[in-house]
Amino acid sequence: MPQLVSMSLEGRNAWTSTTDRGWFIPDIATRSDTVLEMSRSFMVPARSVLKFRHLYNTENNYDGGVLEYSTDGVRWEDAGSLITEGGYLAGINGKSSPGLFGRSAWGGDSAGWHEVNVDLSALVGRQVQFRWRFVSDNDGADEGWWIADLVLE
Ligand SMILES: [Ca+2]
Ligand SMILES: [Ca+2]
Repeated sequence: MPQLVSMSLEGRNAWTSTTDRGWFIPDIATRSDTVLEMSRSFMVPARSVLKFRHLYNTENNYDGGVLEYSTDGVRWEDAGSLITEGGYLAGINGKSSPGLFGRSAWGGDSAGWHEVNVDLSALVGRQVQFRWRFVSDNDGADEGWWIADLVLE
């Protein structure tokens, strides 16, 4: 699996790697749009499922995250339709939330760790990159989003 790199699309926030709980981004009280992105693409093998666990506690409706993928490194699509377990339960509806306004997302309080399964059968044989994208608006902070145990099975 490719390495993950934090990149800012807007504002000043960042994903950091922790030793015990994986990757973390805080839910800050200013506008931000930040991705944790695979540094290169990988070829999707047959019958593969991308799995990870996550925990989030964000300002519901305003701050939250999605999973996106790209087959050309330029155009990014929402991976929500590929998720077979642990899909989006909330939305980003704050007009000042950058980037993801009007989209379904993970947001609010996940109440602990949950597994997410992403069925890659529609992408077999393609070169694909994934990124975890988190946005916050300009008011109301919360804990943030933790991502751990990323594997391809
Ligand atoms: Ca919350
Ligand atoms: Ca907020």
